[in-house]
Amino acid sequence: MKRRALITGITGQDGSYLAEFLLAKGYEVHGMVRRSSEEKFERIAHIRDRITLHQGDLLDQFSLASLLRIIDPQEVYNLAAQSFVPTSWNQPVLTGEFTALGVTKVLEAIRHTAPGARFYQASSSEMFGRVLETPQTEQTPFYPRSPYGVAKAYGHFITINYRESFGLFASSGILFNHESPRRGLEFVTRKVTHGAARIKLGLERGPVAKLGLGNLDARRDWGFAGDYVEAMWLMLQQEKADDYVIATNETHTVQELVEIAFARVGLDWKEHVTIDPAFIRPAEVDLLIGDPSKAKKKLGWQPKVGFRELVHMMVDADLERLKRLPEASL
Ligand code: NDP
Ligand code: GDR
Repeated sequence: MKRRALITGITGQDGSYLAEFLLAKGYEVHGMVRRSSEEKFERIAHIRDRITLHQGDLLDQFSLASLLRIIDPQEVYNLAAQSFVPTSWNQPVLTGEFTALGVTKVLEAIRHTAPGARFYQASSSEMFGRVLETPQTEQTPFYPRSPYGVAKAYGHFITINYRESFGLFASSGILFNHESPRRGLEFVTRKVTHGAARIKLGLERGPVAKLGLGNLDARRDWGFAGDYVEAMWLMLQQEKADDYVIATNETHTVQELVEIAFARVGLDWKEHVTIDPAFIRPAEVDLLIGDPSKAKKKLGWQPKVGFRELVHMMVDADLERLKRLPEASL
């Protein structure tokens, strides 16, 4: 019998890589998708005929319970969330509902409908927020700096609470930033790699094409999404549920990212990048660097793709994609 997995957020960056990974492991893969006026399943288009999609929503308790009854999965990966930090200041209540309470809704559905299913929660390094300790480990205290970070801290602790209160196999991965050519265009890595590629190809208007960014001094621990989904799966294969930091243990500034991306296309970033106050956040997370020693020791996990290689991969993919697009859509 094939093992069955349910992924919430399957249309997102991580959901698409995880679905591919589980298919390669021989799983029957089910994904929950929201109804929208237009289906936007680009990230999973290439595996669309090998997965089963079901309509549902994190906020709709009954849809979650009914999905679990129909699918009866051995593993549930909760990746769905309002995941963009700046939006969380504009829509703090919605962010709290999706990103925090949504976790409880999935856990409740599991508790009542499929208590034997193993649960993965997509926790985040945004929970660390203000720098209290570096590198950050599973023991570092949280001091979230955005409504998103606060919501993720709730999701993290409710996962631990359901493990301790009801004996659910519920694990939480504290994942540091991870990127890929499938990253949303609003996140800084993709914004930069896509922007550099557009400028290189002459697709930006004006005498000197510009890319407006916010804080260039922020430091992040950036890894490759394809590596990180393996860690999610490994967490659910352990004897006991637990929490793990998943990171590269390297940190880089946004400016370093910009330098590498523009150099890849043979441009001087200083001629193109401007600071736009619209992208400065009300409260910033200045420095993230994770210590993944526990994951290395217990899961046997370590990242394969380094920072420079990741930025090059994303720039190259954006160049290729833009060259293939019909002129009207540029
Ligand atoms: P994306 O923003 O790419 O994907 C988010 C997914 O959530 C989409 O599939 C989206 O569906 C879905 N979704 C949002 N709201 C709902 C809802 N109410 N009901 C059902 N589905 C919903 O995020 P990533 O793939 O980058 O991240 C996956 C998870 O990991 C998120 O929870 C994120 O917060 C967390 N995380 C991400 C990190 C990263 O660096 N990428 C690091 C740490 C944690 P739709 O397509 O319909 O919008
Ligand atoms: P982050 O990712 O907030 O860390 O959350 P993002 O790429 O949005 O920002 C990273 C850093 O870059 C700075 N920055 C800019 N960011 C954006 N988006 N746009 C800009 O123009 C810009 N200029 C500078 C930001 O200030 C910030 O310091 C991501 C998400 O995937 C979360 O869901 C996840 O939980 C965390 O990573 C870990």
